[in-house]
Amino acid sequence: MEHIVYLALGSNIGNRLANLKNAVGNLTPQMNVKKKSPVYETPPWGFKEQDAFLNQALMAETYLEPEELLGHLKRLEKALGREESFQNGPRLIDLDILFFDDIIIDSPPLMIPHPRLHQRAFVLVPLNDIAPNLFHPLLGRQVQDLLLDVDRVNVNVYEGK
Ligand code: PH2
Ligand code: MG
Ligand code: MG
Repeated sequence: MEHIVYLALGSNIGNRLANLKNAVGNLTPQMNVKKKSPVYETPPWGFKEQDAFLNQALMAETYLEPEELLGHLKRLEKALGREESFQNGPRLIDLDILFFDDIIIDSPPLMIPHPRLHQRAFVLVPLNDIAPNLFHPLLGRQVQDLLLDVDRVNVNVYEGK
C-alpha cells in the first residue's frame, strides 16, 4: 500500500543548501516527493553554540513501511557524509520522519509522529507552508494551530518562496 509521509530536513555543516538538495535528489526511487517547502534559515534549537541551520519540510509517497523508511533515511544520511554527533548537536544532514499516514508508533528509535515537532518553529514553519491543515493524531490539533504556540523569531526564508 502507498503511504503519505512528511519529512523534516536540516543541515548546519558544510554547504547546507547543497546538502538539502542532495538529500531530496536521493530520496527516489523509494520515495516520490510531491511537495517541498521553501528552505528556511533557523537559529539552533536545543544546543545554541553552533551555526544556524537550513531547514525544509516535504511530503512524499512511498511503498516503504515505517521501519524500512527509517533505514532508508539513516543510510542516506550516512551516504551523504553525516558523522556521529551528540543530541541536538551539529549535523551535515538530518532526515526526520514527522508523520506517516496517521499512525502512531512509540518504540524508539521509531517515534511517529516525531515527539518534538510541536515544540519547534524550524519544523512547523516549513511544514505549515505545505500542510497547514494536517492533523496531529496525538495532540488533536492542526499544524497551523501548533504554530501559534512556538517562537518563530529569526526563522526566515533562505530560498524558494
Ligand atoms: N535539529 C536538531 C537540534 N536543533 N535546530 C534547528 N534550527 N534546526 C534543526 O534542524 C535542528 C536544531 C536536532 O536534530
Ligand atoms: Mg532532528
Ligand atoms: Mg534525526
